[in-house]
Amino acid sequence: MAKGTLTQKIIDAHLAGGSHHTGEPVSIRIDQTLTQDATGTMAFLEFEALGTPRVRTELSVSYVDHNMMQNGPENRNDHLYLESIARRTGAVFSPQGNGICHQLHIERFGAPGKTLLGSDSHTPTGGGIAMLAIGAGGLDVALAMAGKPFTLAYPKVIGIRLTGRLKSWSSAKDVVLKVLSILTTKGNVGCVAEYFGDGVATLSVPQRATITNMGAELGVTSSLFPSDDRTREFLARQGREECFVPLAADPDARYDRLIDIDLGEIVPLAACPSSPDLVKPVRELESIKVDQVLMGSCTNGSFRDLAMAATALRGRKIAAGISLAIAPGSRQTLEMLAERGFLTDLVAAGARILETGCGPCIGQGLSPADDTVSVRTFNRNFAGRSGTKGDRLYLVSPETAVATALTGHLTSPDTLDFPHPEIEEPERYRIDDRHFRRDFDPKAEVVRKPTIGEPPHNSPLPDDLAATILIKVGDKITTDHIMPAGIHLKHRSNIPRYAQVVFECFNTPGAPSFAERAEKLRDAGGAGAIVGGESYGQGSSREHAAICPMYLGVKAVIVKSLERIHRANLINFGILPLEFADPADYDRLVPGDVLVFKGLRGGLTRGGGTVTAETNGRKIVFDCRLSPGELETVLAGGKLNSVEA
Ligand code: MIC
Ligand code: SF4
Repeated sequence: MAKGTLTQKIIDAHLAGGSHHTGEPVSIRIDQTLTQDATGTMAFLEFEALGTPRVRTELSVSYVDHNMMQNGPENRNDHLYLESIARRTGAVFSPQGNGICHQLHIERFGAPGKTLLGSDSHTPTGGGIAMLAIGAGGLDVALAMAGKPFTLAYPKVIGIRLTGRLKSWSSAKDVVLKVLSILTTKGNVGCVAEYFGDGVATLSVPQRATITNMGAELGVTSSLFPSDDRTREFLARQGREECFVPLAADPDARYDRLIDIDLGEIVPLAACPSSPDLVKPVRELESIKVDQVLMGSCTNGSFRDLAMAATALRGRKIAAGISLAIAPGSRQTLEMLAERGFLTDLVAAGARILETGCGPCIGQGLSPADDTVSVRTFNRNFAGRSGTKGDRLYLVSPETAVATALTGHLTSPDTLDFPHPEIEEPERYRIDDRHFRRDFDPKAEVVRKPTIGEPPHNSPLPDDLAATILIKVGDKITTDHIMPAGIHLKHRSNIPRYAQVVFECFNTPGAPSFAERAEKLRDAGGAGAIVGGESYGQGSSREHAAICPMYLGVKAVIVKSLERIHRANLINFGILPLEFADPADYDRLVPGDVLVFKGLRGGLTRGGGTVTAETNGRKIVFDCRLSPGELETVLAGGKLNSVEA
């Protein structure tokens, strides 16, 4: 156990059961939850299915920020459901236009030392304000809303010691890109990244939040900063100083791994297509011509970032042919940009202003043209996420984005011929909480338009299973590959419809789609399996990447290694999570092979952590280490069958 770390202290203060041994299950009380409309509709439907009438956390906030396109009635149907169910169950409702859940939560609700569980993988943004903030599937968040503790593997703690101070054109985004270049997106499951050292005090809370936000791309359980004078200053500016408590790791804290970063040595960096860990100095990429520059998202949508951009663009004009669009992270930020004239600077320089929300980050509009480069201050550049097949997305800091918009090619901002704009954060941010709805009414009518479905239940795991391999995919398959978002987001509350696009990016025109093949097998009474490589299920927390395959009859996901949230989602919906005991067996399987498992229930119950299947006259062994709680869930066919609220 990583003794004396901040992670350990917050876990100890919330302990609800379990073990202190690294990797073993530990249960913690959850103080706050957040949900957003793309995952929250299902989370609230599940909350209803659990039968708990009222939210039992200190605070649960339901945000609308993802699905704002409203092409057809589906998105608005979701919003109306969410608004009414929040009212009926006592959750706070944050309507469209208020801003992106992670930024808003830090601004208006986050508090040092609290635990936060959110149905979005970037929930750890809250670590910027010293919350132990964890992303999870909707069902786990629904259970937390019902007052149940959350179980996680007791984390290893990676200590990241920051020293020095950032050079003027280097940014918090470059710090997290540096961390990604060291730790990569693979192999960090079950860890928390904890920042400490003299350099921490040089970073404001919004800068820290950029770092904890994109920590999600490491695959860690959470990222955490201490709570110090900068935290107090931020809370005072938000009119919430009473939430402040000082928190830090002990000076002799023991970390499982230690990384040293001198902030003074950080140079402007970019994550190259199509993974957030393919990091290079921007100076090495300067010949790349750019078509589009996008700023905002929950990583870089803060007042500091956008006021900096506006000041740099003041009196200047973006390069001819560049399309620059900016989505402020919150209403507060947008109002302050408007009030102080920054909005005028941005618009006059040629920027288009988008509404406050996720927008193009989740493929809702502004897809790049074929064979062009898009430079974004966002956190993910997974292939196709932008809505364009073959997209080339570079992830950069706001400083690099501005420099690039001015020149038309990737540009290291430290080559610009003017000084970095220093932004004075206001003494007090613009505070207006009137748009949050807190009108709890246990008798409120729940609005259910026809596109609002029900969460599907799985059947209990059979003892004998013959699973046909429906697809074989490679390493680092993200949940965006499994369940595309963008224009399909509007079907999140309608599983039969949304399931039609499972693995859409691997479909071949003219051949039956994955969904068609799976449905045919399921309707003939068969079961399906998915085979994948390393780090399967990276990225978003969307439990649809488990629910929709489950709905199509998938019973087992067989991979070299699995990411944390996706593994939990598979278990939550009764899909067997199997890892090759011998990774070489991956090469021996092909689509169409039938894996025959005998005495599965008995084998899993006896323990031992492995199961064996036969295919083509050969035996293949899979690791399947399940905690007692996970085993119960898998046998029952998912938590909706096994948990009582
Ligand atoms: C994302 O950034 O991929 C999302 C969209 O915010 C997801 C949640 C979702 O799929 O709704 C996430 O990060 O969990
Ligand atoms: Fe929204 Fe993008 Fe942040 Fe996900 S990563 S919450 S889609 S802004």
